[in-house]
Amino acid sequence: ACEEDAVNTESTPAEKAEEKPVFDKELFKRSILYNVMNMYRKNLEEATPQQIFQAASYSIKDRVIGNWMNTQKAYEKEDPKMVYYMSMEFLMGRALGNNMINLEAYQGAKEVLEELGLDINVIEDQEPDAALGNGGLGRLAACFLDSLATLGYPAYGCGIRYRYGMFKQEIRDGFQVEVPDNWLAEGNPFELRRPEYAKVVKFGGHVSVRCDENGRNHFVQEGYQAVRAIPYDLPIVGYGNGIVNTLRIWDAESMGGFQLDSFDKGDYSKAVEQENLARNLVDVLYPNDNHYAGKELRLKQQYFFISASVQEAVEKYMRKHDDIHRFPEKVTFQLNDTHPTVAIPELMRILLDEYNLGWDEAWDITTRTCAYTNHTIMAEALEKWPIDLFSRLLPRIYQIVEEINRRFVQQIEEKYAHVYNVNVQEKIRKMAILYDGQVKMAHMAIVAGYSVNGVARLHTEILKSEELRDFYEMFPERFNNKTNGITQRRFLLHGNPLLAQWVTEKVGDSWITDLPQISGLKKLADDAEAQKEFMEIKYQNKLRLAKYIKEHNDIEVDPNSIFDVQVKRLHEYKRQLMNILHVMHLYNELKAHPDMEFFPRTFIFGAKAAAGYRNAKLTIKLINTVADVVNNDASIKGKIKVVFIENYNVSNAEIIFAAADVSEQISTASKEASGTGNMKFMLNGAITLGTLDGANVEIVEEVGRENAFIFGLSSNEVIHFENNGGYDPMQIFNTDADIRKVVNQLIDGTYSADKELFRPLYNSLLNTLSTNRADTYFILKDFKSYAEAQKKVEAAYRDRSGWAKSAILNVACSGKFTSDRTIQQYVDEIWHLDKVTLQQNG
Ligand code: B1H
Repeated sequence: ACEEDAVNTESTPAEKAEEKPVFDKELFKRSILYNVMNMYRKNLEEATPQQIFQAASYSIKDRVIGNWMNTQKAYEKEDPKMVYYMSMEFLMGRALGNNMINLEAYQGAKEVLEELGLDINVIEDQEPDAALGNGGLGRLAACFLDSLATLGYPAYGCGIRYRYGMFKQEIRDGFQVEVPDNWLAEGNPFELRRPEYAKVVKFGGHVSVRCDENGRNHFVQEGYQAVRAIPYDLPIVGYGNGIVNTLRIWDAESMGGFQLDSFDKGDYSKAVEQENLARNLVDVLYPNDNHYAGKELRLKQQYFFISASVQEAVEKYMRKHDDIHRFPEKVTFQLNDTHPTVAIPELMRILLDEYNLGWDEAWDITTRTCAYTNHTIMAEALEKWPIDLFSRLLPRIYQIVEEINRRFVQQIEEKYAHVYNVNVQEKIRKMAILYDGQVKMAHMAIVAGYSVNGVARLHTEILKSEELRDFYEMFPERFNNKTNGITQRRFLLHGNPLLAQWVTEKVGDSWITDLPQISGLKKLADDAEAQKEFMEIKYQNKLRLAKYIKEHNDIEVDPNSIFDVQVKRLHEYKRQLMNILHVMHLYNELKAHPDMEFFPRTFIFGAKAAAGYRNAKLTIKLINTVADVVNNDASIKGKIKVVFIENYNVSNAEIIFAAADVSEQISTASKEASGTGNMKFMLNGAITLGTLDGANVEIVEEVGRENAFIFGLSSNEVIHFENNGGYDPMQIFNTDADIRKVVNQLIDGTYSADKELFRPLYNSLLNTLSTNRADTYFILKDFKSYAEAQKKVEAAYRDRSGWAKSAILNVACSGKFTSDRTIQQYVDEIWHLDKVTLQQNG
């Protein structure tokens, strides 16, 4: 179990209140009333909830803006080193509640709204999620911004202002239907348009070489199409410290008044193309998680926001400094996966073509600036752009990539040419940036990055020993691990106010910015009174979720049943299919033995599937189909309920985590790089039922194996089967009657009159396709041990006190998994930033 109890040396809440500006409730109230009147010519009684949400948001923004100015002035004055967190995704969720929390104004605001006869939850529910991300990778970026601001580190998030974020999911007849997410329809009260920082981004055309009077070659892109990038700034409020950082997301506009360059004067059709380019560029987020969509528009989006962000970073630096060579002392770029990797050749381009540096100087600056985070080993997520597409769209950038590649290949040759037993051509084939007609973005990120990190210890080890083994051999000092984390401000303080209050009563409130302090709960794990209180809070949170489910799904669930929850993107490797097959198995058992011992269970799912991912979408249909049958079978007396929560997103996630008893983290070992949902469940006192994959390994290490339910193949076993063969699911199917029964039920009409409907799922388990082994993700192999672990869950839950103890220990041992710790490690070991502190004025 986790470390010794931490000693709480923080000042008491009362002492703190004296040092800090207090939230002025009267001012807030007047401000809301004024805003409603000024914005809508209404008084409060006439205003709609949406209008009140808008008015309240502008009132909160008023409080943010002074801190924002102060922070940026302090940065201006102190000139600290900054991290630019470059990411295609920022899954921010709602801003109002989060900003009130971090301003320490939530309780006051809640009271003011109550005095006005309003429910703060209803007002918060008016806000659409800023869903500019798919899943874990995008939400991690959002948690990192929260921690950076809270720890007082100078940081920019750089991303895209998609007009449509992650689609809204509707379930019709059990199938997922994707509905556009028009999140900006009512306007975004917190954003600031910054046209004065607009940039021009150029696509296509060709590169001419001009020789100047000194005999130096200049590379000029001509015949291009240009787009104007307009930044919108969103405030990122630090918790209780007056710091406000900036998330800068770029919108695309047509050049309008700008001139086409001379080559194209009068080329009308080019001008029209240019207009169209800007029109579609930032329309929509690609809704793929862990999957590479090799679409031209996606590469355009990448270069668009990267070029604008890198231009701005260089210009901002040069406004204060005159020596570009010292750029890496003030700036670092963290590349969130390979999606922003064009930052490398783009920075090279600016240094070579605009600052006229030589290659070696430019390369030195670039490689001291860029660092890369790898988030997955899934082969289908690796970005490889066809060279013809890449070079046509980014002709000058491509030239630079060619030169990076040429020099790197040379380096491989120099290193290995005379090494016994090494085939140099083989090394080049595996490691080159350009090979087989493709640009391999991960290779470029590693070659040009001063740091390469994985996102959990196991993941980093697999990178070093398997996926990136050749690169690790060549650049071992670049590789490091940064186990992911989550922000406790959103996922406990805001999402679970009852538990947050309880924790504060028990150990003080220092956990809010120092999560390891939560280990003070350990001493209560055995305390009967504390156990009772904890279980009562869990019960209240289950009631809250039950109400949400009743309202949204019209299903009654029993808050006394075990809430067994799997919420995350739908992907075959995450094995929602194994979960629902196990539900089908339990249902078979109950039907066969109606009087067997059985503790009532509610199986809760929430997941979006990529729009083009057939088996993922079919799994959603299967879950809903099983739900229909099981939930309506009176003979099992409501002992099993299955609920698929529509449109799983950041806001309903907060409600779901708070109510979970069991956290399903059942990916095939080695496939989930880290997972972060696992941490959110743990923080909310759910017990992990999982494989030893990703960060589950570290969760179990913290809380103790006796406080989790671990099953299944180890990552070494999975990797061994993958490399050497020897797994045949048909053998399991033939010998295990329980498994054979559920697998056959996919196609025998038990659940669907259309027996062919689920055939692709059946085939994925049993039929060897030409390219893949059957049951790629070892569902049948792990099924038995999963079912046994589920039995242990049930037995453990019957012991109410034992369960409460384990659950409390999970909360108490979650300290490691704060993103504050992760960010501090990035700062200490990669970025080397200094904290900035502010004089706070109210
Ligand atoms: C993760 C992705 C991802 N890893 C490609 N990779 C994408 C890859 O649009 N694309 O092309 C989008 C997303 N996402 C997740 O990152 C991992 O699966 C999780 O295990 C991890 O916790 C999370 C954050 O590190």
